Amino acid sequence: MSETAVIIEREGPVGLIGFDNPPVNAASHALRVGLKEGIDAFAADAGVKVIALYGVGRSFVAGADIREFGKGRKEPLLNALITEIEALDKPVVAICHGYALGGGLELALGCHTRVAIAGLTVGFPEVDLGLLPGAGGTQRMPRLTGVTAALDLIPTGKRIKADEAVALGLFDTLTDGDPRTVAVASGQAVIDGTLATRRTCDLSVDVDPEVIAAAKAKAAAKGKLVAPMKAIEAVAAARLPIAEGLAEEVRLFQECLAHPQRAALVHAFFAERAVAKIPEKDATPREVASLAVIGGGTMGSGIATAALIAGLPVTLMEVSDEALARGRGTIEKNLAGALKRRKLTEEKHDAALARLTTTTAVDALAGADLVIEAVFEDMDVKKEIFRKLDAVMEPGAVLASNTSYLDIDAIAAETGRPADVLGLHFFSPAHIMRLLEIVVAEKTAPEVVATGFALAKRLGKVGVRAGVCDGFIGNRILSHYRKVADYLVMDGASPQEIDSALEDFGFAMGPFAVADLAGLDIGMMTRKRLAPTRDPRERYVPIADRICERGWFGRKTGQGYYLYGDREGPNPAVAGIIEEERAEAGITPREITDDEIVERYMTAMIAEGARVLEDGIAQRPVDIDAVFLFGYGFPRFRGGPMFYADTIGAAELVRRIETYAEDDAFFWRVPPLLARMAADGTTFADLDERA
Ligand code: 3H9
Repeated sequence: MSETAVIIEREGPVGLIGFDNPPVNAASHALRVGLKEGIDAFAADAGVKVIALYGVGRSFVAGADIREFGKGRKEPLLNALITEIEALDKPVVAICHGYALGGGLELALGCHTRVAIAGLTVGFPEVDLGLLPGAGGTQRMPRLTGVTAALDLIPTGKRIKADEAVALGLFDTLTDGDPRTVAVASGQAVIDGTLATRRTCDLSVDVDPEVIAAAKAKAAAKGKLVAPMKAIEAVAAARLPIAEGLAEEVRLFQECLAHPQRAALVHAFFAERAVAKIPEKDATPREVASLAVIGGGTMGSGIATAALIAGLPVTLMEVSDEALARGRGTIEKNLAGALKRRKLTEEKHDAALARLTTTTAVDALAGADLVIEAVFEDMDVKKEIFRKLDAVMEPGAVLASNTSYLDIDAIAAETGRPADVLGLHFFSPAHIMRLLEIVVAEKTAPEVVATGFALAKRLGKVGVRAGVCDGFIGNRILSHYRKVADYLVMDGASPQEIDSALEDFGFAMGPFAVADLAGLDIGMMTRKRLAPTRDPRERYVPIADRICERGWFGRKTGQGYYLYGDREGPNPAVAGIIEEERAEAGITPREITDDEIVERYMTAMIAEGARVLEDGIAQRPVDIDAVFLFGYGFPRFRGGPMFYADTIGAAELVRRIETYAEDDAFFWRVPPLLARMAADGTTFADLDERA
């Protein structure tokens, strides 16, 4: 942060206040102090006829300073400042470029006219942080645009571009140019009478209760977030006189601020950014101007799609022309989907497709800067591919495997250049899921790790650094806690009860619904692979194997734990299998509550997370949180498993594990890290801070 977050100067009759608080001009305490100083000085200066606010650097103001939340409010407060600006006798004009988000947009709405500079993005992202616009946005936007447009933006966090903002009436004019120059010109235009001004608070708006009720129903259908609902209530208060509406907004904002969802969502916001802080961050990434993908299955095609959308030329390799045609077909379908969802324009769609080349010859990959192998999970096949790549790729090319769990060190050892080898573990569908585990093997060079992170950024993914072990961060933890769901079924719960308890907790889908979607054969293959290493003391639940024996692999075969097609619902035959297996194991089913389901499942997830930290597979708790938030459908409003763990506390987690261990001492073991944390009262957040 620069020492003075605001530049105050005069250009003739125009008083200029420039926000200079890098990187995004957050409305921090320093910025608010500077703004107040500027306003007070210009209000008292008879030579100043108009005041113009603008941003230095890449944006106007990106909102309140998120780091200040929960740390006590320090005057001057943004909402009071905006009310003061709106009430001034002198006209105040806001010149917005880059981003005007949240409190930044609210500041603009309190000014007497708003000028958008081309390229501007505006919106109210507060709901994504568990908040609502708390500096007048819910009262001023409806007055300017009507309630329907306000409800389209405020409870959703949707961002719009300058032209749409002008069309909605949120901004008054659209122009081009350098913000300071535009500020001087706009100030002069106000003086000349060519740019009209008015106070937003002088406008009034009708609020139709039915429109509010419909918005609430829509928000309720989307899930358990508190903030969008309260944001809608705040918009409804725009029917009141402005002072009352603003008071209602502050009351609702405070409720959100105090809610646990807010802290979790803010953690998720920073988690997305914290993961990029890696030991290799100062290494220079290698240039990646072209990519090769080996394997045109769902994963390889998804990776190719992501790279094509990001503007990279891609060469896709398969073993036969038929397999290549299937791969191309999948990519075409993915791109068509992106076009339909408006992620791509027609022009960009066509250009992306034109960047795709296909081949059956490994030699044709030689020119690529980075190659990702995405064939099926067979170590011998992968080793063979890496030997070939070693022979044909140019020196300096990065060689990556998309394996979900195999040993990257062993793969790297097949080449004469292990420093160039790493794991890039995408999540299916790879062109949509945001997580990318960047698996650093023993000999991976720092600039190769940095290249992986640069690629993640280019593809719009959240790259997380992981170490080598079976399953890396995510799948290793998953394979542990997933067993709890099976144990609970053996002990008395039905798969539907488990899914419903965990969906109620916030997961998009429960584990059995997920298993059906992924294909039960996938789990069966993993169990077979791990069978030789399974400890005889480990409890084994054969229910999934019995379902697979019948040829039921979930959705793709029309049945699994559930029935699909015209007979939706739990599969009654599975209930029979469960009963038989319980009888075989001599288990009398017991009553299991939703709370117990969530507690056992989450405790297992956290315990394995702690072991992943102890083993150095994840660098910090926040990395585990990011993996689960961006790759495993973990509810964002719970912040991630390790953040959630802190809300329970290490002592309680140890107590739970010790209790569960009375029945299964092999599975339920207290990780030493957790035991230490319970003893000294530390949290995972403390570990994040120390890292
Ligand atoms: C609000 O306004 C409440 C009001 O209604 C009520 C008040 C009473 N604060 O994302 P990037 C940091 S709620 C503090 O990588 P980009 C970010 O952590 C707020 N820090 O850049 C990162 O730090 P580091 C509503 C912030 O170009 C660095 O800036 N506003 C803030 O990809 C660069 O960020 C929002 O929710 C902030 N507000 O994207 C806007 N914003 O380098 C949230 C960013 O140490 N921000 N940082 O990791 C964004 O959406 C994006 O940052 C933005 C730039 C689009 C602006």
